[in-house]
This record gives sequence, structure tokens and C-alpha cells, in this order.
Amino acid sequence: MDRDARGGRGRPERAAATAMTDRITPEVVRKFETDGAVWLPGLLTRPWLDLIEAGMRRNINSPGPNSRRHYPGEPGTFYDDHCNYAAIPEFQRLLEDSPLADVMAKILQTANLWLFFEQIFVKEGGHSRRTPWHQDTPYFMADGRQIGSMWISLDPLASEETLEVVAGSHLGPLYNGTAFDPDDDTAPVFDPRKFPRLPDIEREREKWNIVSRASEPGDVLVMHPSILHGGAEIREGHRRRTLSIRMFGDDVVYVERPGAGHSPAFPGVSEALNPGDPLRHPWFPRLLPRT
Ligand SMILES: O=C(O)CCC(=O)C(=O)O
Repeated sequence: MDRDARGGRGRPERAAATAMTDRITPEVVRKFETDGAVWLPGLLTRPWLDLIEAGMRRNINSPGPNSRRHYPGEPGTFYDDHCNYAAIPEFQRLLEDSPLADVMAKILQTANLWLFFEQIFVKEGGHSRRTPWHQDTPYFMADGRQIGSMWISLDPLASEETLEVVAGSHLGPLYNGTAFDPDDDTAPVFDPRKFPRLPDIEREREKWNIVSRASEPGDVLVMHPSILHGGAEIREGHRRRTLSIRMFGDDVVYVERPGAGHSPAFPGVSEALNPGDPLRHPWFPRLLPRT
């Protein structure tokens, strides 16, 4: 691996993982379990944010096979790429040396931790529409209690521009995925006989326990993938560059999603594992314990 890209000279000091994990009090763990989401203000310092920015730049300059632009007809870009960890040394260094893995393991209350996958989202260059309300679990081959995503924005965001969640919805029903249909956010992407259609949360916002927080670079939102979440629109002249890191612990198993398939597909995993098997495969590097 390229030493300079991994840090080399001038690499930021590895933050004291203990100091960071001390912030994960029993109350934070309880909040994650009951609400499905918890905000950790100022968790990441500038050197880690610079590393993420360098990794995102590398990723955008060398797109992976999953890269795509949603809603191509819209003025602003809504760009998404994922599962490029093996090609992005900055992301590897982030998870090996920053306290993010320790923090996630403490929130999930797991001794072992694996990377599921990383994903970047970029909204910029003009008005960019909302990311539709959805849950991630119906797309995933992973299921369990000890799984979470860290959502990290490189840009300061007002509460009207950030990611919103419906607190507690990770304990409710699993809905169909969204087809990203520009005319109907709730249009199902999977077999409609297998999952109920997504509710139209945007039309009835007052009926849902929506939580959104203004955020500064360094803040980290940790959420369970079954939580209903949606990304606010980005206005002309603004931008939102985010990295989502999805990790899992001991209780997570491989699942099939009848009528849905899997996204990401992770070629080879379905052939290697049976439903209910612990999710272990070379696609998912072990983050903790560190070797
Ligand atoms: O940032 C966004 O707009 C979407 C993020 C998201 O859906 C996720 O991280 O699961």
C-alpha cells in the first residue's frame, strides 16, 4: 500500500481511542438502542476530515463499478459510489487508526467489528432534490442488532439540509425500498407482494417523530440501518459531501431478501453462505480487534 497515501510523513496523530470511547456512556448506548440514532458532535478532528476528503477525491477521480448519478435530469449532482474500500487507502487508514471503529464497537456492544461497506454521497452544483425516505435493511444481506452506519458530512449543514431520521422506526415494520422515481419517492423498487410500500413521510411530516440536527464537520451521526431516514435537499450554491461507513458486530447474520435481491450485491457471498450464517467473508474486513 502507498505509504504516503496511508499517512506517511505528516500523518495526523492517532487520537486517543480511550478518550473518544469514554464519550460512549450507557446513555448513548441506550439512545442508539431505543431511537436507532445518536449524534456525536465533534468526534472527528481536522486531520481525519482531511483524510476523508482526500479519500473522497480519490474515489471521485477513479469511480468504482457501483458509481452512479441519481436523477440525471436534475440541475444539481446527486452522486453515489460504494464498496471501494480496497482501492482507497485513506479510508483504510481512517478505520485502522482513528477511533471510529472503537466508538462503533462500544455503541453496538460488540467485541468484534467488521466493515460492511463504505459509501460516498455528493450533492452539489445546483439545486439537488431530497434523498427519499427509506430504510437500508431491505437492501442489505446483513441483519442483526449490532449493525450501524456512521454518517459524516465534510460540510457544515443547517438542520434543513442534513440527514433526517424517524426516531424509533428501526423497531417498526420493514418497508419496500424506494425506486428513486422522480415522480414518486415511495414507488417500490422490490416485489410489492413482499414488503409494504413506504409511507409518504414527506407529505405527512407532522405524523412522524422526525429528528434532524444542524451539523458541523467532525460531527458523526450513528444510525441503525432499519431506521427510516431521508436526506434533505441541497439549495443552489450549497453542497453536501458525506461518507457513510457501515459496520457490524457479532450478532449479524447473512440473510436472503425474497423479492428483493441484495444491494450491494457482493459477488460470491450468496454462494458461500446460507441464511442465518454469521456474515463472514473476505468482502468484509475485520476492524476489531486490531491485529
Ligand atoms: O446523505 C444522504 O443523502 C443519504 C444517506 C443515506 O441514505 C445513508 O447513508 O444510508
